[in-house]
Amino acid sequence: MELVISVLDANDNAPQFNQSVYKVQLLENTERGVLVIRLNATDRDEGTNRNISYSVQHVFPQDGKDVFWIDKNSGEIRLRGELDFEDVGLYRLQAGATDQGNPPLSGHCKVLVEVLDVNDNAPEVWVTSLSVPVPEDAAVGTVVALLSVSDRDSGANGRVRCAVWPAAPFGLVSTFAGSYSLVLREALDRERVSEYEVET
Ligand SMILES: [Ca+2]
Ligand SMILES: [Ca+2]
Ligand SMILES: [Ca+2]
Ligand SMILES: [Ca+2]
Repeated sequence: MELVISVLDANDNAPQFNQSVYKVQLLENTERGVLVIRLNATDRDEGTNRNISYSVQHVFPQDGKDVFWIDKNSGEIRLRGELDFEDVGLYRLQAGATDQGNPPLSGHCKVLVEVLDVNDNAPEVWVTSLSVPVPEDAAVGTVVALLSVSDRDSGANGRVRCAVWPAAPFGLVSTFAGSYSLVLREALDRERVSEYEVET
């Protein structure tokens, strides 16, 4: 006689991610729909006890929850919203994989999405103080205007060089980071030129 004894699977294994932390870098101008990363978890049980569905449980900062979208079957995380390095430079996602056992078991992982700066902001210049009109006998070196310059980008993308046209009779002097003085470089002669347009 032959006895066949089969062992029924119990859901005693939780899904396990192949990495506990996934790290991704994305340029801030990455288009919507782009694949950010594909998560992968496995489960040593059988049947429904190993059927996994993926989810993103938390996103920090919280308003980033609409920025990412996960396909619960494939584990693919795609970009659903827009990135802006000047707003958020790093997203931390907590993702889970849950099997269909009774009761279900879950595994967890972290996804770190680093946003990289792109030169997407033009420098801005504004006048913080202006002393016009300028008397014809004003001394060389007189400060005519104070200018502030800034650029919201980082590193080389945010570095601004400032110049003035025409180069005479006014010149720019850098006073401290992001600030310039527009100064008189030559004596004025109203009878020769009565009005100047200065561009920076
Ligand atoms: Ca399982
Ligand atoms: Ca930006
Ligand atoms: Ca930028
Ligand atoms: Ca810039």
